[in-house]
Amino acid sequence: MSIKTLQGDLVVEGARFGLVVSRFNGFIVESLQSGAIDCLLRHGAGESDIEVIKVPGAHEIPLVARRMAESGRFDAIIALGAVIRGATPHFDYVAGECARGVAAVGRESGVPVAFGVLTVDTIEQAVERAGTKAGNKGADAALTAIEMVNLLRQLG
Ligand code: INI
Repeated sequence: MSIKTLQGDLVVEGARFGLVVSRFNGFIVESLQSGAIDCLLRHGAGESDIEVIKVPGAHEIPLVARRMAESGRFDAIIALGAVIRGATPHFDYVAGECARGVAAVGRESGVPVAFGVLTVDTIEQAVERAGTKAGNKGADAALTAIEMVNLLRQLG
């Protein structure tokens, strides 16, 4: 049996990555950013291929991701942030709108936007996903971005 299967490699060459990184919950998000950059460098990107743009919070990510996608300067965008549930419904609005906005930017611009925004109930869950026992979701998002760049190159 021979089934044609396409999938993106996890080694990248000559691609530009834009990271849109929120400052809110910065002690968590800085670890996501380090994980993402480390992953990009170890999978073939150069430092000059990476640009970081900081925004105040997750709510601001979609607007800036869209501007980055439309600039034509990036092959992929990596959105990094941490939304942690509090005592009010604020979490649902910020997390929901951020996820929906990021997905819309990718769909509408054709530039892949990897979603490395934690949406968690507790600070402990955030710490677990920012480089401790549940891995580093920033690194996972960076790997997804690399795979999507290579897959889209194959699809043409
Ligand atoms: N922004 C976050 O990135 N994470 C959060 O947990 C968060 N909470 O919980 O309030 C948060 N709020 C700020 C929001 O993203 C905007 O920056 C703010 O509302 C101004 O537009």
